[in-house]
This record gives sequence, C-alpha cells and structure tokens, in this order.
Amino acid sequence: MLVESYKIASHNDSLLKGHENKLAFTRSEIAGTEEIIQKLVDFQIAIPSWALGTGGTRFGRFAGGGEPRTLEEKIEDVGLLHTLNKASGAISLHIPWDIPTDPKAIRALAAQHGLKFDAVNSNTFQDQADQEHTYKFGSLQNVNKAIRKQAIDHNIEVIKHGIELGSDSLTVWLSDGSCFPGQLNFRKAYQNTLESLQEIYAALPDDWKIFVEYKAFEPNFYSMTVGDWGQSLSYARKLGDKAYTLVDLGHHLPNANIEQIVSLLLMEEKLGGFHFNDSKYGDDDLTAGSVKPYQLFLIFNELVEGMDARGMNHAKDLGWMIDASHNVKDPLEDLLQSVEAIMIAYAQALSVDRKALEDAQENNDVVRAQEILQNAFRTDVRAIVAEARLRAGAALNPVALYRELKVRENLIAERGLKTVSTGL
Ligand code: PSV
Ligand code: MN
Ligand code: MN
Repeated sequence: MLVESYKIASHNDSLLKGHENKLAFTRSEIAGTEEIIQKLVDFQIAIPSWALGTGGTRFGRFAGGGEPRTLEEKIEDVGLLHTLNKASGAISLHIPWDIPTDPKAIRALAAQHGLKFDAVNSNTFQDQADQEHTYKFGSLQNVNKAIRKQAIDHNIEVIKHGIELGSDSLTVWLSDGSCFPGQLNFRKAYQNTLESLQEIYAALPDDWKIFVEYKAFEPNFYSMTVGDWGQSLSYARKLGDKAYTLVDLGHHLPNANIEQIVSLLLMEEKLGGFHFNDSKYGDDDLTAGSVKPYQLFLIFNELVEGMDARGMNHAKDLGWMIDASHNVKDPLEDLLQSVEAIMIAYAQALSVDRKALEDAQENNDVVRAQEILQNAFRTDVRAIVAEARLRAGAALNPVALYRELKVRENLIAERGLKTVSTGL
C-alpha cells in the first residue's frame, strides 16, 4: 500500500492550526528548540523485520491480518512507517527468518522506500530444518567443536548477507547458558564462546562492528553465558576495537539501573547499540515508554550527556533499534507508538539544562538536581517532536493518519486475513 504525499499534506493541513498553537507555547517553555528539532529530524530508529507480524507467547498466538509474508512485504511495511513518521529509515534483518535471495533487488526495493539496512542478526537459538547439529545445549559455547563450527559458519554467512545489503554491523544474541546447576563448566563455556566469537570477529570487514547482546535469563534459566553487561563488556574488550556491547532494555534483572549501565559503557567506549522496548517483569517486549517512561527519559539523559562528553554524533555513532513483540496491538500502530515514545524521551533529554544540572551536582544540591530532571520530564515536548516530523515531510499524527487511511484494512485486502509472518 502506498501513502501519497498529498494525503500527508492534507492531514497536516487539518491539524496545522492547533499544532502551531502548541508549538508556540512549547517554545516559550523550552530553550533551544530549533537545535532540538534538527536533532530529532536527524534521529532514525531501525525497525526489526520480526516485529512486523503479530507476536505470541508459548501459550498461544492470536494472528492479525495482512501481515507481511515475504521480505519484500516487510520492507514495504517499514517503508510505510517511514513515510508516516520519517524516523524509521532502516530495517534490521534476522537470518534465516529473512533470506535475501536476490540482494540487488532487495537493496533496490529498500532504497526505493528510503531505507537502509541496519545490523544483521544471526540465529543460533533455534534449530533449522536443514541443520546438521542441534543447538539444544548451546551454540558458540557448545562442548562439541563441530557444533561450535556450525554456529560460527552461520554467523560468517550472516556477515556475507549483510555485506551484500550494505549493512555494517552484526548483532550476536546467544541463548547459550544452562538450566541447572552443574550442567555447565562456566569457565569452559566462556572460553569456548570467546574463541568462537574471535573466529567470527576475524571475518568482519574493517568498517564493520559486532554487537554482543546480553540477556539475564530465558531461554536458559540458571545461567546465561552472556548474561549481563559485565560479561558482554569482557567479550567486547577481548575481541577488539570493532566489538561493542548492545543493551536491550528488557534483558536486565528487575530494578537494574540501566541508565548507570549506559553511562559506564559509554565512558568505556564500548556502548554499541540499543534495542528499545518496555517491560514490567522481564523481557516483555512491550511498547517503548508504555510502562516506565521516566526510566526511558533517564536513559536518554545519560546517553545525551555521555555522547556529548565524547563528542559523538547522536544519530550516527550508536545503533538504535526497536526490539518488541506485539501480541494484542496492530504491530504497525505499536511501532509508530514506540518511535514516538523514543523521540519524546530523546527530546526531553535534549531539553535538560545541562549547565544547571552540573552546577547542582558539583554543589551536592540534590533537590535542585531532581527538580531539573523532573522539570524536563514533565514538560510536554510533543509539539516539537511533531514539528520535526512536519519538517521532514511526515504526518503530524502518524497513528491517526494510519487509521484515517485504513492502512490495516488495505493490507488485509491485499494480503489476506490469514497471514503468518516469519519471526517471533
Ligand atoms: C532475544 O530476546 C532478543 O532480544 C534478541 O535481540 C533476538 O535477536 C530478538 O530478541 C529476537 O528473538
Ligand atoms: Mn534484543
Ligand atoms: Mn529480547
């Protein structure tokens, strides 16, 4: 389905007056709005190919309709999101859920939609039909060398696909670990994983990065071989300059201070990228900002502070991606909401009075420091986020336009009601 620019223009015209009033008020509340708006225009958040269909749990899945059935249709869906918000200009593929059999054509299709290829993801957490060895007891950590080799070869294959698509990073998330005490020799599992990662690292092109994603639990419930940021950092350090830690917001133990983790990883020059989502309990993969918006803001506050301290480019120097699952919402609407929530948190962080905060910190003025942060969090920045969209040629209210244009109904008419998208 195509959303023509005149439809966006007429949607924007109908909302313009109200938007301009809100923007004028926001400008009177926040200093430096022009600079913030430009940063928002530049900021792009990649969409994972596996988040475009309805997700499920191990108890069931309630399929939606009109889901993308092929890689081409997934690209079209991300293109649609990007047309509506001009902030989702990249897609991240998961191999072998997505196999770009004709990479040239896939690249051309993505370019037609204004999309780039974000990190490519390997999958050694499931057995594939044509696979010789099982990953039941792990992949890169496995006690069996032949299994480790199979997993290493798969990662190298993924890098090759990524090169053909113009991607420049590989994300490795391992489900490796153990379910029971005594099952695993931790030291040997670490060593095997490191040696396997080193072989994968050796296959990385010079201008590529490898992201080592950690996760505290699930599917292994006693130990995870890359279970926290300390373990990930340890691998990334040993691997070399092209290796970084990737933070997925849902992969921590309850109440972990993620903003502090982010700050320290940035200081160590080892923060590589993000998977955004939200959760109440664990890896719930809910819409970013839907449960803990203040935490999301605090994380962005550290990101902005840490990246500015190191002179980093907010839009380019880290990998930004959503990693969510949609069990009850229309995935595309949910993704639009996620991007909006991320933009709001980013805009709030950009509006923090850094100088005043630093002064408060240097003077141990705890009350003032809290006031500064909460003031930024409680100031409504939605009009400047909408203004950034307007300037980029997107819709003032993407979810409303999505509904006005009956996008889902159109997709169902095109693709059918019973579609099963690949992925989780
Ligand atoms: C694992 O929970 C994860 O967060 C990893 O990023 C995977 O690649 C993704 O979800 C999809 O399973
Ligand atoms: Mn993830
Ligand atoms: Mn996850």
